[in-house]
Amino acid sequence: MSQAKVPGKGFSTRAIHHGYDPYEGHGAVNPPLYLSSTFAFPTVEDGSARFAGEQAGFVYSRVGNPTTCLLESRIADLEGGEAALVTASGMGATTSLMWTLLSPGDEVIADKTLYGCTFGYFNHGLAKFGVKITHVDMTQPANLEAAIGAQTKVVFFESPANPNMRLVDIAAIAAIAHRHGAKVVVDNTYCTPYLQRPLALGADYVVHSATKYLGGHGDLIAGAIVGPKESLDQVRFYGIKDMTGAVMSSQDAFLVLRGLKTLALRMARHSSNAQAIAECLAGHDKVDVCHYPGLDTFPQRELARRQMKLPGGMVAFELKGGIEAGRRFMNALQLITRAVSLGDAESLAQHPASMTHSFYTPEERRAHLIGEGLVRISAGLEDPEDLLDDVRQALDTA
Ligand code: 4LM
Repeated sequence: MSQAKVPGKGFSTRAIHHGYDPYEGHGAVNPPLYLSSTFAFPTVEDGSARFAGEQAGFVYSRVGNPTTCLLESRIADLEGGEAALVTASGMGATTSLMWTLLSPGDEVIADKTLYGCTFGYFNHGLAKFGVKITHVDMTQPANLEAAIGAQTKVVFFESPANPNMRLVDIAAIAAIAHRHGAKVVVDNTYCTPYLQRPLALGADYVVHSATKYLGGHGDLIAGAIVGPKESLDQVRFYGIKDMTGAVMSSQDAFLVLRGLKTLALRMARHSSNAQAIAECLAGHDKVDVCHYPGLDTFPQRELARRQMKLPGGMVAFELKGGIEAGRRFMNALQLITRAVSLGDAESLAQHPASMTHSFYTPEERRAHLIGEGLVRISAGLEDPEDLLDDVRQALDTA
């Protein structure tokens, strides 16, 4: 059997084997890394035919490379999409897709809470070019129904939202958007396809920061888009080739392919570590509120169970002492590292209001439900007892 043909197999089997058959190359068990910017044409006619899209084959690594191409087919398979496109960063994924889907006069309706740079791109980037940006609280799908109109081309959200962990009911939002002819884009960075598959719930596109769990080791910046092939061809030949140039390097693709092989194992451990941290925080008398979809006190617990395989690796909380206590807590951490980003083997802690969400003004943070005192932890892969010891001693100091 060709090992590239693994349809219908389990998630990890496909994450390890999909799209690559060692017997078709030199027998190399690990997929090769193609370090080449350009590709030779057998004849001038072949080269011209490839440029015209009449002949299959690689041309130039800004539009395709065998290593990035394998990663694309693997991510598409894991998300259950027709095609994927990998990009230089998560921001490169969102910007390349939006520059392709939107024109001046169109409207994007986005959830209230977005990662800070996505919020910045929408409100300071796209808005400058005549795209209308409207934010609604999508935890209540009726709010989308009330706001959506003929101008609305894209509905965009994260679930869970970075950093406050609000969930959006993907199927409910997709049903409303499609009734009005809008496309649904879900940023699935926090979950990965192991925990949540938005396309199966009705979304049209998924975007990722592959910098996070897909890569999984904090050693690269990368992104991905998954969706219909015809549309992603437009993103490749317009959004990326001409507009952003946000192409992923083959070296980074090689590392993300390596990361994917352990994705399921890592997500289970991130999730169980986050659950332990969230329970420790939620039961502590210095903690005002802890936002984690695996807690019984989480207001959207039922939706989390329905939509996510596991509650994931991200925890957000506020201390009763507010931001000053939060700062004391973060500065007291000894094992958990003070840094932005998420999804690394190392547990990370950061302060959204002054770091990842500092693009919002204080007034915008209030309107977009991002607490000034919120602390965010990305639970890594360390031993849970060691993480809990660190959290407890930092809480004592706070
Ligand atoms: C962070 N996040 O939160 P690149 N979508 C989501 C994200 O969290 C991020 C991006 C896109 C953080 C970075 C410092 C939900 C990033 C953007 O950083 O462009 O790969 O992804 O800590």
